Amino acid sequence: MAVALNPQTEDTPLNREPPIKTLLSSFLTPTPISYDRNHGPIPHLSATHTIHVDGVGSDPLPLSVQQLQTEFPQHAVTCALECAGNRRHTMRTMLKEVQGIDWGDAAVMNCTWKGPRLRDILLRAGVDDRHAGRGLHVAFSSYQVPCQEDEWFGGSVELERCLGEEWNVIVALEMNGEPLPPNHGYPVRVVIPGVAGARWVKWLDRITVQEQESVNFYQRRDYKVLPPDAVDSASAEGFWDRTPAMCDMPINSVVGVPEDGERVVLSDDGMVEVKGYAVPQGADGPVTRVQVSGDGGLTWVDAELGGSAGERKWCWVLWRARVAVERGNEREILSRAFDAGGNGQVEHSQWNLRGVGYNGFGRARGLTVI
Ligand SMILES: Nc1nc2c(c(=O)[nH]1)N[C@H]1C(S)=C(S)[C@@H](COP(=O)(O)O)O[C@H]1N2
Ligand SMILES: [Mo]
Repeated sequence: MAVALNPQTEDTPLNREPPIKTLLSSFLTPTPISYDRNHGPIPHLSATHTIHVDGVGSDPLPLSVQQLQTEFPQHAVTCALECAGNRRHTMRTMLKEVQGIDWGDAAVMNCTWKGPRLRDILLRAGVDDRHAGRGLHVAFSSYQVPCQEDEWFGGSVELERCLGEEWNVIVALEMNGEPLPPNHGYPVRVVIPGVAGARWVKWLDRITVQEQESVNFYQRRDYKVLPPDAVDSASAEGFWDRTPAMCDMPINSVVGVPEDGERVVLSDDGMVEVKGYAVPQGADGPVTRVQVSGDGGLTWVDAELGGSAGERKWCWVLWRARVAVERGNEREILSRAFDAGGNGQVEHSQWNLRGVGYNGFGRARGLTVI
């Protein structure tokens, strides 16, 4: 598939998303079209790699990839992985300019991951449910390559999320039934369903139970929904420490068929075929309903959801609908999703300097309808 490959250096890491229509063509995203997001070059590690578990309540525990594979039950989870900056293009063009990669709607994938549960690894290291409720965090670190804004890459989530089996957090060795490819973290990465991609640390070196969040730049000084008063890097300074790090991704949906700027021919009964995806908010999946509007949000029709949503708490849904649109230029088609937790999309989400977490209505803009 034709996607631009950036030369990979520390200054120009590999960052790319597939064409939206390609992405929408399969429920399980094939590895070759899955988006890439990197803050540094891609390291090429060997199968003899070892991770280290340490920190509060934990005996220092080295675990080779071989051990991760053979000494723990292997657990598969199918879930959406989404960059916090997905849809930044819509925020910056409809609300106000932001800082960050100009992602369209395709910095997301829906894949099957497999490996030991993080819970089982923590238990082996001596960390158990007695450590819950103390405000502890689990930090994930990769020291393999320097990143653009820090010497290494890391992120963290609360310990409770890692201990509870129902959260399905795994230390993944496989993606879509194959060993992880180098660009997606070979040989081992963290998978945290429902949580922003930034915490899914690739090329994992270390798991640390600690009193505070990861001290890494990407946990503390990036991936936060800054308040609107932070309008540039200077004014953001005072807000980083006071703004929570992103964790759960918000409910979202996008329209991918038709695409922005497309010429659309109406059917005999004046309708347009519409397709897109929707993701639930954090752990509030599955998506239960998607609606589409061809008249700027005055009226909405229910979309048909693909698959059996009930079994797919952590997945996206692919949906399709037929909607009436009037002939003319600059037409728009909107979408909005709802999930089992009662969350629903509204027209726009809050503007923020880094353009993260945009989840306003899905939108195909600038359509010529004939
Ligand atoms: N070590 C490391 N892990 C990382 C990153 C990184 O730059 N380095 N990028 C993060 C971000 S911001 C996202 S959105 C996801 C992207 O995962 P992918 O490249 O497999 O799509 O990886 C996360 N894990
Ligand atoms: Mo990201």
